[in-house]
Amino acid sequence: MNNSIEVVLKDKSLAKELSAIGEKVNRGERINDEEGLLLFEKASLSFVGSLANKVKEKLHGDIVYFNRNFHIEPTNVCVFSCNFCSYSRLYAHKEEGWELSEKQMLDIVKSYDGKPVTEVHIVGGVHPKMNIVFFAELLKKIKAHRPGLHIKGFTAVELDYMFRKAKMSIVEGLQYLQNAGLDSLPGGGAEIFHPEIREQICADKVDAEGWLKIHEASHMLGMHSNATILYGHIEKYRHRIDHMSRLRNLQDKTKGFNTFIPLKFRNKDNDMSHTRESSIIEDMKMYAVSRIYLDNFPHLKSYWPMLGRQNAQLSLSFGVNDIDGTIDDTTRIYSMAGAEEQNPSMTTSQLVNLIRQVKRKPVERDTLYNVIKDYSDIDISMNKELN
Ligand code: V47
Ligand code: SF4
Repeated sequence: MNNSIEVVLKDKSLAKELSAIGEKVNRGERINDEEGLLLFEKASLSFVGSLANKVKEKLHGDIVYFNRNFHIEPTNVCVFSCNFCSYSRLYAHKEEGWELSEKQMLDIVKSYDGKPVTEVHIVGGVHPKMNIVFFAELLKKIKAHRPGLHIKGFTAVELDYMFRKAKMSIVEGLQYLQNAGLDSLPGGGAEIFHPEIREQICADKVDAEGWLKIHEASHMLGMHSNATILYGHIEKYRHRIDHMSRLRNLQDKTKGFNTFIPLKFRNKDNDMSHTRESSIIEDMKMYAVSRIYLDNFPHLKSYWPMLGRQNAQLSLSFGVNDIDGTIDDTTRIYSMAGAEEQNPSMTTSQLVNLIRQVKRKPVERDTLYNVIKDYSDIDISMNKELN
């Protein structure tokens, strides 16, 4: 067959396959792994973008959620050595790191007295001396001081280490922390589940099965959690699909995940600095395909401190319906890896404006997506609470 005819026929059959996927998604049907892969490999950005936007509009209309939160990072000392991490310092070099005492962490919580934050996100390195009893005491004291503050804390990596050290089962450990005040789990530590990649980027921490077991157990105990993917480094599209497939299967079983958060790999000052970062087109594709593929995840978040404000705005046309929160310059994980935002902090009115500029409706939520306030029709210049 003549080459140009072959190309035309190939193009036609691809167009047919893509339009069949589009129809399936528009009917509200689930796509399979091969279809997900085809979207990553062959579909144009405009195709996946408009499909993902339709899915998002069906679920949430024009609403974009944000919350008022702050982070506590207890330490950056870590027993693990993930190659992509710019943040951790080995215990042997802990003079370059930080370790906060219980009092210092409570002082951070107290510095928000009188401010309308609803969530504290606690995440950090895995310090060999900060054990489950230390963290349970911290949780109890935070709750005693501010009972209404939702505590979203500890990645499955931190939890796995804490439970093993304390010789507790996953359920015992989670119940112990839940009784002390832990409300939900953040999505970190997932990276890429597939062993072909996990062994190259974070060989020594909890594996996929361990990560998923901890999240499953938390859901069984009535907690909600998030899930992340660290993309745009050495993984292939099939590893991204494998990752999302494992999450989709667990979500079918438990319905405990709230939000999927794609995290773009940043390459400053880490052992993968030679690896190029993904383009903005690739970033938007990641959001769009995940919105289409993860049909049982209610929310898709772009994390603005890492992506930057304008790209976070752009992501709202590619399936994203949440841009996290005010954060208040309380995290170092991304700035140390070279993220756009070196001092991530936005006031509520800045977040509201950011969402309005792209003609979406800003709605403040709590961690579990209960609506706190709809800002669509509020004149923010007149509102004094919006700092
Ligand atoms: O698991 C570390 C990532 C994660 C780099 O649940 C990096 O609401 C990019 O999970 N380039 C921790 N990413 C942060 C996290 C998170 C963040 C925001 C919201 C939520 C949530 C969870 O940070 C790690 C890892 O995947 N990370 N180093 C890097 N160089
Ligand atoms: Fe430690 Fe987390 Fe950094 Fe890995 S990503 S080295 S577990 S702080």
